[in-house]
Amino acid sequence: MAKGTVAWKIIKEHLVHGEMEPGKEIAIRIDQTLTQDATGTMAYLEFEAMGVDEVKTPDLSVSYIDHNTLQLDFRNPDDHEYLRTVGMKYGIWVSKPGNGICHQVHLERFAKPGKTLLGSDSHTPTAGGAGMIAIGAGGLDVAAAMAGEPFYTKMPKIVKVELRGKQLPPWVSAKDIILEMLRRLTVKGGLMKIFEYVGEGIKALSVPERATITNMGAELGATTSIFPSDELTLDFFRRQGREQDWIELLPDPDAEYDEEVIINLDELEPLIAQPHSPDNVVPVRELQGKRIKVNQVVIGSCTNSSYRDLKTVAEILKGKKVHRDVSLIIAPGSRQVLEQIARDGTLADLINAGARIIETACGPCIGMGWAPPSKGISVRSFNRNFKGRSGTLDAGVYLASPETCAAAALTGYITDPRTLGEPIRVTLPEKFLPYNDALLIPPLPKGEREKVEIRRGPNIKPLPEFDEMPETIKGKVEIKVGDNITTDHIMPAGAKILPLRSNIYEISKYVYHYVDEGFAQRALNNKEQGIATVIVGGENYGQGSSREHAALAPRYLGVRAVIAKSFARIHHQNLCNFGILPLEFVNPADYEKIDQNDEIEIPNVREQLTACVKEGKPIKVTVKKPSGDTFEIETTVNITPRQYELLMAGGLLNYIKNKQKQEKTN
Ligand code: MIC
Ligand code: SF4
Repeated sequence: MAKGTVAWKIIKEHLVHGEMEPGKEIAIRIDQTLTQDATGTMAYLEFEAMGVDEVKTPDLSVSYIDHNTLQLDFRNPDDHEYLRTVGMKYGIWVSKPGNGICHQVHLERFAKPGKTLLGSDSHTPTAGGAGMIAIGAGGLDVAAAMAGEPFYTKMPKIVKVELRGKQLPPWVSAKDIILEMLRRLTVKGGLMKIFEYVGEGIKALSVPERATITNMGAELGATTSIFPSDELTLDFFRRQGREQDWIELLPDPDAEYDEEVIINLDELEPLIAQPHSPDNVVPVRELQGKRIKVNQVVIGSCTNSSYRDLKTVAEILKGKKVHRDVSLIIAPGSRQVLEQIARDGTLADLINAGARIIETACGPCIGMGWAPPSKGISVRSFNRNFKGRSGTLDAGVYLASPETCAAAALTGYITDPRTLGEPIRVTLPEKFLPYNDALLIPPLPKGEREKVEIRRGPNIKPLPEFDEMPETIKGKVEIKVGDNITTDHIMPAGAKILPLRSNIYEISKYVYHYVDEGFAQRALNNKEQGIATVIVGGENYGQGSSREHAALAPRYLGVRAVIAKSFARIHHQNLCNFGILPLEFVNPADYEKIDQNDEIEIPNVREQLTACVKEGKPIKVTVKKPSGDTFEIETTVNITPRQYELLMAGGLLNYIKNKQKQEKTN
């Protein structure tokens, strides 16, 4: 057991239920929550459905508007209005569009060492760079935390990541550390783990650099990542004018860890993730000889959009020009960063070199504009490069440090930044600008909240209602997919589909749209005939984003079970939250035996599920081939007692409502 570690101490202090043994269910008190607009509209509709009169988080809750900021018609701005007014009604901070990307702003403005944060975005662990336990979850879990419920999860293993060495080599930066982690451990290497970074090497990293690492720990599938809160953390809080929010939080000298990873900083070199997965990592050096021509370079996103990142890029570009064939796009992470670079001349250097400066928002990272050209190559300082996510299906997206991005922008090819000459080392400004609250609405005083009228545009539709787990599931396999399927495959984002996030009826038409365009319609046809739809998946099913729409929309289409080899953490919870059975093959080789169009029957599913959870019995599934051949396979569930209750009730909202009814009758 990982006693004495930073993560252990924070969890222990917030524990309200369970034993802190890896794999066992725990519940922790949540001090802060964050939502963003793409997941937030659903989260607040769910929060409203819970019937509480104000937000109950002891520290604070923030609603950010940063994802869907392109206003092509009424839908996104209507969502912004809903979020602004619902936030003002319930005592929530509202970060208006243009104020910045949730994780960057949260780090600057609200993160506090030793506290817990739950966010409806998978990159919530960014705040771990400032010594918080910050976890990404589905909107419904965040809504429940806002209503005062603890957060339930399985106790992860705590892994020590020891950074050895005093300094990073020239032209190597924090992004290369996390790319090295991804190269070694892959996109499923962090499942049910917390990575705690320690060792001499952490002293080489400022808080924004640490946050690059904890941010992209999400790509490892980790529950979260964390750095101790030390004098460098204090230094960041001082520069932010928030030293009162700092506390020291270090691991005990005899802290025990469940596992260990060692990274020697001296041995690192600039790395790059090739299309289409963040773990497809190679040294930039290896690609240099291949003369890969670059069409677009984008710098920004919650991973690398801090002052340090943009200043570094500006220093590299200063007095030079972006290559003729490249479009360089820069999205500063927050208003504070934008104003700071505007005032000290950094912005002028970027503009002079030919950068296109865009809004401080997620933008191109989620395909909300700035798509690359057909078959284009885009080098980005982002964290995800899944196929099609950029908005161009046949584009190839590479992920790299701001330094490597700048090198590509100058030369027009994927280029090792070490070939650029003298390395750049920037220092943080002595004092960051006092936070500009022009786009941040603090919680309204109680008396004023009543006067707020919540605005709901016509695209904001109420949540569909779902029934409980039936006695028998009779269904049909409508899609079979491979390993590491992302929630971007299941429920794509992008400028066309994102505005439908508040309308489950409409967005569900796009489930698996770019994998199998006919899937949604076939599922709806099944639903009309009273047949459930079943999905078959491989390992790490549902990795990537926290979007609960990847469970909610399939559930609306009539999906009642996913049978996979294994699941990613957040999606697994989202499936339980919406009453979809996450079944795992007892014998993974059975995956080969099931195909699209097979008929599936899970008889006595309530009874079987109970016996599986209580006695470890397998759940028997009958498979009938179109030829008429019929056989049985064994499956199981890897769920906690609470997830069992959610599944039986048909989802978390039903579960909460049932609980409320029971409390009333008692
Ligand atoms: C992402 O990076 O994929 C997103 C968009 O931020 C998602 C949330 C969403 O789909 O709204 C995430 O990371 O959770
Ligand atoms: Fe926004 Fe991209 Fe970060 Fe997701 S990964 S929060 S879309 S910047």
